[in-house]
Amino acid sequence: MNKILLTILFVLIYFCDASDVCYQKGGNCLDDNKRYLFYEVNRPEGFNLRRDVYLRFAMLARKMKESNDEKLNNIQLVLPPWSNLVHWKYTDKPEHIPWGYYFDVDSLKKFAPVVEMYEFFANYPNKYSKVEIEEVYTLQHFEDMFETGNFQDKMQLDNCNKDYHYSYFSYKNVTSKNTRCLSYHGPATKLSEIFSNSSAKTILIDHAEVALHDYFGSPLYWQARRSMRFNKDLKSIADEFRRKFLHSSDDKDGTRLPDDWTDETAKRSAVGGPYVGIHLRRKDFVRNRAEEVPTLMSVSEQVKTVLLQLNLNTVFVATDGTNEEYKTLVNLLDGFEVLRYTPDSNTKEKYGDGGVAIIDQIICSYARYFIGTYESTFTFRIQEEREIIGFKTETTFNVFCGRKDCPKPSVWEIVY
Ligand SMILES: Nc1nc2c(ncn2[C@@H]2O[C@H](COP(=O)(O)OP(=O)(O)O)[C@@H](O)[C@H]2O)c(=O)[nH]1
Ligand SMILES: [Mg+2]
Repeated sequence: MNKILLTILFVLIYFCDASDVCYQKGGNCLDDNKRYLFYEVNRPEGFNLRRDVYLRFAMLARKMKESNDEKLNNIQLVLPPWSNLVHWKYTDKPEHIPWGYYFDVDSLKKFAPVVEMYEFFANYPNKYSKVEIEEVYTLQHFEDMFETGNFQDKMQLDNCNKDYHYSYFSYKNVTSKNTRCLSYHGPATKLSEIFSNSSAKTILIDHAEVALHDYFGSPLYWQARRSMRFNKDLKSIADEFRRKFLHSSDDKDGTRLPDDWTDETAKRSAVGGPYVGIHLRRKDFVRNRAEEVPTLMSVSEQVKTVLLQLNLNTVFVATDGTNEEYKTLVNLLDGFEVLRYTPDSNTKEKYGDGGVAIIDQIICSYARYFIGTYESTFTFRIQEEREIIGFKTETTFNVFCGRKDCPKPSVWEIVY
């Protein structure tokens, strides 16, 4: 025991010494060859839009890595922790949730050079010191773009349209003395120009959602999307629920994917478990999109129609609605089996609201038929997952009719 303590002490002293030396040199103590790209998203944005912003930056990071420019091909994309998401409660959870809780980071790394924030901190000499990001660019839209009708890709350092706040990833010790606003129109890949023209080792792009996709819907886009495999533990929790309550398993349902996403190939043969999966977005959607959001009565009618058509008896409900709304729906669907996923205390404690949301998404992704909520990014991510699993599009691109009419969802088919 004493021996272990002594070893720990020795290691601590050794590392403290090393970092002191590093500071005395007065330099940035990061590995000399690496540069880091950080990004932050508009604070109120939810989990599923953030996932899409990640894809844009993963493509930027990949493009830079493949570049011949040696200023670009050693750039690491730092995964912003899931901090302070407005929809999530953080009571039992760390405030800065790493990506590994939700995604399989090894899979992400097969597409783009990414590192977790804690891996970046570990490279810093003393993790309790301040991290000063050398250059911060806050993206903003060109104010006059619609007036001038000029939609060409462009960027330009500008006055800030708004007052922006400078606390990054809700870490008190991550700051910058060098923040500028950049009016921006174009794809995220255009941001490589910033790295070419700068020699900073750490650059943060704030309001990253302003930068767009350039390869949206292309094979490269879908590679990035396929690399976003979920944390394996969350997938197996969802699988257990499917097995126990929905008579559903990958081998039976024709939904098994290769262990490695790079081995996936095109197919449309997935059958899915014997249930209809629905995503019923409520909360702010009920207030802000009253015409597009159906009444629960209408939901139950639409679900019944599909169940009867498919000769199924079971519906799995993913929703952010209240218990009361759920109970109402269960009553309206009297005679059918209605289920939802409720986490046990371990799962809830370990993975929080984000984990539960992902488990809901997985279960909907493996249903024989899916109905989502119009223009919810939560629904979009389920639709993409089903494209990857290999369902026929007509089982996937369905959304509930609203109070007024039945909107047609955009169909984004997978390409390889
Ligand atoms: N568990 C669970 N959470 C949901 C569901 N629908 C919405 N949420 C929560 O509400 C948030 C919705 O925000 P977001 O991901 O931005 O999707 P969007 O607002 O529907 O486009 C999610 O991140 C979840 O935390 C659901 O069906 N199940
Ligand atoms: Mg949202």
